[in-house]
Amino acid sequence: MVELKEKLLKEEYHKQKNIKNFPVQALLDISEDESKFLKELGLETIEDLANKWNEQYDKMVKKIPKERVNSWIAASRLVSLEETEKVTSGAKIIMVGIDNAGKTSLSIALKHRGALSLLFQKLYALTPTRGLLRSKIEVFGMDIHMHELGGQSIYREDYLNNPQQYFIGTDVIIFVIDVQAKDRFEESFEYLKQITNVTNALKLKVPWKIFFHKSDPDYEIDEKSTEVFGSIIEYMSKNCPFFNPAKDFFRTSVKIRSSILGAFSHIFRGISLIEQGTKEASQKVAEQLNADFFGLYDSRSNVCFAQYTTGEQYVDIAHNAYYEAIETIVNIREPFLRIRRYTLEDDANEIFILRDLHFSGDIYIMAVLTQDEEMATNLDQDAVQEIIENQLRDWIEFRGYAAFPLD
Ligand SMILES: Nc1nc2c(ncn2[C@@H]2O[C@H](COP(=O)(O)OP(=O)(O)OP(=O)(O)O)[C@@H](O)[C@H]2O)c(=O)[nH]1
Ligand SMILES: [Mg+2]
Repeated sequence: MVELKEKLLKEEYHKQKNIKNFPVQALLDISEDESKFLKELGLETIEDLANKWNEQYDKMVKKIPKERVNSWIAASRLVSLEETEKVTSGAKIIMVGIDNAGKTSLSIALKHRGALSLLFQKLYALTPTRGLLRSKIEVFGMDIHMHELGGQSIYREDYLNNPQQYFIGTDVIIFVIDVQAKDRFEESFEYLKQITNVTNALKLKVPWKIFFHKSDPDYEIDEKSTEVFGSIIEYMSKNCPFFNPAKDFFRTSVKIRSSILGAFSHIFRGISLIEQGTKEASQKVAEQLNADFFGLYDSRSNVCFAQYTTGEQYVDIAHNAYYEAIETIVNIREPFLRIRRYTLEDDANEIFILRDLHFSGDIYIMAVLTQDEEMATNLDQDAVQEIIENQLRDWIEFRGYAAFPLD
């Protein structure tokens, strides 16, 4: 097993001890200019970066892409932790929106593994959530606590009057809007404003995501609705510093399962802090397998934790194929292999492969899309396991990565 140090530090530092006192430049991808800049901010050593980054975060991300900054923070925290011990930590995600928006449906649809018709049966029988509903999912060793705030007006008052009780320590807030409920847009927008006001008053620097939910394939969104959605995005970008109007909204529908899996996976990868590392490792796997898409899914939550693709169009295809294939697996604990062929709009023939993977007692699921017929037919299962182990084992086994504590 390659040591974490070797993955995160420049070579000349591998053999040395006392990582915490190394200059930040010891981290693999920090240039001289960047380390000078960090020094000006008082972040001189890896320990500084690991412990004091939040004091200077705003300044850092003004000059340097957030993804880079996040990966430095993650790396510095990982190597500092390695000296002590691995700790499991968690993240908290809040889902909020008015009643009937589809919050409970979203979390059920994400985890559902049976036929679509069975999912609809479950959703049909849903009743309004009474107040706060907690659930926990574990994604590669990270506990993700989902807090769903039942949206009926009798409950909303309490969230707004006692926001500290609900919103402190949140890593992401997802606001869900039913795009089909035109007569409730105003109420929904008003509620969003009230919540952003209270979280801003609490000085929470929490990232926001907006789900334009019930964007069913057969539902046409009219011009007026589009305008309302535009003004919501504009409001968010003006009032919430951690909302990116280009990236932080999603169109979701329980009828398009890839939309929900894609949105949640994106969010989970974003708060895991090791996104960059797993992405690079996934890229190496994809290259070795000659794949257009490689994804590693958590067998309990379905969340796609590590992902690499040569083109964005493959992501939805892979996520949908994942659900279609996983539906046919009766016992997830027994070894399985599913191979399916898809012809895309551009007539390309993609072979989809789904199989189980085992790491330290846990079951994960890998999905690959490839046009390489030979690779797919001669797939050597042990070799695949080995490639993935070599590239991803450290990331998967490291159970101490933390969620992004923006406060
Ligand atoms: N057409 C369509 N209906 C959906 C979709 N998602 C959920 N629904 C329906 O919307 C209704 C409300 O869903 P819930 O998930 O209970 O809504 P909620 O936001 O949890 O509501 P509260 O718990 O009261 O806050 C259910 O009847 C679902 O079947 C979707 O993507 N498309
Ligand atoms: Mg609910």
